[in-house]
Amino acid sequence: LTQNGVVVWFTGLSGSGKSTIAVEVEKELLKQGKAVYRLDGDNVRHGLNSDLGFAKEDRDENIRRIAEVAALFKDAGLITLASFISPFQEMRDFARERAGEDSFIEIYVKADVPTCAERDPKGLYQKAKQGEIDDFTGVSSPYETPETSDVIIDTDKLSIGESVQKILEVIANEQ
Ligand code: GGZ
Repeated sequence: LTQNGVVVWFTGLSGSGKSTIAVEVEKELLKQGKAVYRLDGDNVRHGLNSDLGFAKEDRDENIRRIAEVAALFKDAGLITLASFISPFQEMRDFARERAGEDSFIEIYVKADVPTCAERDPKGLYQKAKQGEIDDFTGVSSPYETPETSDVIIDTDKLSIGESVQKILEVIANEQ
């Protein structure tokens, strides 16, 4: 491989757009011929982490395992995109530490709770407000605002395309 591995870690609320952006970033990197792999709830929470729920200790274990897997993929030379709410600063810091400071890019996909609840693409905020989902991030479980992000994507101001370009530039500078 003629590329260095890197972990690109997306954090943000449910409905912030982090997975949508990560999917588009992945497509562009594949077009460039890069070796890339994307981790997200669909391929991790249904498999490796199917024993975990959304209480704090389960979320911490979810992120711990993902951080370890992402670091291994990075060691294999992959551009590894990880898209998880990852609401706790401590576990985001853990993911950075496992990847190594020079091989980790944290992207904060910034959209506040009212904005995400307004978008509510899967109706989850409504369900959470009605008490049908426990420990829902932003409603009945905390989201700690990132303090050490390398990139902040303000979803009120940037289109998906602009967000993707900004992230691709940061990844290219890291290669
Ligand atoms: C938050 C939940 C919850 C609760 C189910 N709280 O928007 P989605 O649906 O597709 O993505 C969300 C996903 C969050 O899983 P993560 O592994 O990213 O969370 S964490 O990093 O905090 O461990 C949401 C769905 O799972 N979902 N219940 N209670 N999101």
